[in-house]
Amino acid sequence: MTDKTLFEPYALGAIKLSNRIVMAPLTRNRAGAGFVPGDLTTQYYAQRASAGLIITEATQISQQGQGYQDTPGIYTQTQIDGWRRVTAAVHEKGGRIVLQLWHVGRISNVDLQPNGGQPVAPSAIRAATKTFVNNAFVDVSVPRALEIEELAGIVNDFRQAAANAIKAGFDGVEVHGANGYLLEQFAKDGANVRTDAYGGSVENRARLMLEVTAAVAQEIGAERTGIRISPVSPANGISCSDPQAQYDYIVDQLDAIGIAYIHVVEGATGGPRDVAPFDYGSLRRRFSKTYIANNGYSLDLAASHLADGKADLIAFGRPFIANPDLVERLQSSAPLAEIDPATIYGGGAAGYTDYPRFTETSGS
Ligand code: 8OZ
Repeated sequence: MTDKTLFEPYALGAIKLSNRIVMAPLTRNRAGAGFVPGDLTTQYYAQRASAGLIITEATQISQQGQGYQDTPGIYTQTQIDGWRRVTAAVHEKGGRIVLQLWHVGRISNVDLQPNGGQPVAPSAIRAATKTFVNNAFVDVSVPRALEIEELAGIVNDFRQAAANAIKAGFDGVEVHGANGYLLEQFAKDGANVRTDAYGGSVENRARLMLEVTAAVAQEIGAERTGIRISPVSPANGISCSDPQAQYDYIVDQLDAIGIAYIHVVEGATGGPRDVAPFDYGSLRRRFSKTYIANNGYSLDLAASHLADGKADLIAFGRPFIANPDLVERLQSSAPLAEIDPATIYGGGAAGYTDYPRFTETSGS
C-alpha cells in the first residue's frame, strides 16, 4: 500500500519539486585535483535527478573547513565551474539541486589544513573520532580554539560560498549544522566551553549557527536557504546536555530568519532513531515552513509521517547510493538494490555510477 503524497509535487520556498523524496547529502570522496567535482560526479547526480530534490554531499567553504580527503569545495573558480556542470546536467533532466555548505571545525587533521596548522574549534577539545586522510583512518588532530575576532571571517566564508553556489547554478543551499561539525560544535556544550558571547548559554552557543544562516539567507534569499540539524546525534564524538532547550531556541530563531526549510536528522545519524528522548513535534510546531525528516525512513514510515503531518518531505540517504532510480522503485514497489560498503568512500566509477536502474536489471 503506497500513499500517493510522497510522489506529489511540492513548493519548497522558491524551488518547485516534482515529488517529496529528497536525496540526503552523502559524502563520497571522489573530487579531483583542487577538490573539483569531475565528470563522474556529474554523471552520478544526473542519474539521481528524479529525486524531488538533491542535496549534494557536504562541500567545504574553505580549505580550513575540510576534514576528509577528496571532498569537494566551493571556494575557487575551478570548483564553481565543476559544480556548474553538475547543476546543468541535473536541470537538464528536470531535477532540482542544492549545495550543502560545510565547515568541519575540529573533525580534521593537520595534513588537510592550510600550512599544516591545527584544525579550529570553539574550544581546544579533541573529538574522540577518526577521519580519513592519505588513504587511511587517522585520529583527528587536537584543535585550537577560535579567537572571537576570527568568527566574522567564517561567517563571511559561508556567505561567499553561498554566492558561489548560486553562480554555479544551484537552486539554493543547505547550511550543514549537523553531525558534530563546526556549527554543531558551537551549539553543543560537549564541544564548547567558551566563556565569551559564543559559549555558555543556549543563546550564546546558537549564535554562530544563526549568524551563518542569516548571512547566507541575506546573500541568496531566505526562500533558497535551508539548514540541516541533528539535535541528539552523537556523530563525531559530540554531546549536548540540553538538546530540547537548545534546539527549540535555534528553530524559533531560524523561523524568524525566514529560511525555507529545516532538515532534521532524527536520532543518531545513520543509526537508531530512538537513541535519546526528543520531541521533534516541538520543532515542527515552532517552524512555519518546510520540515524535511531524515534517518532510517522506510516507505511505510515516510508515508505515515507525511499523512500525520509530522513532515513535509522525506530525505533518504544510503538507499540512493545503490538505487539511482529510487523514486521510481518506491513508486512501483520494485525491490531495492543493496549497497556495497567497500565502495562508499573514494575510488572511481565502481559503486558510484555503475548501479543500474531497475528497468536495466529486469530487462523490461
Ligand atoms: C560520512 C563520512 C564523512 C563525512 C556527515 C559529511 O556526517 C558527513 C560525512 C559522512 O554529515
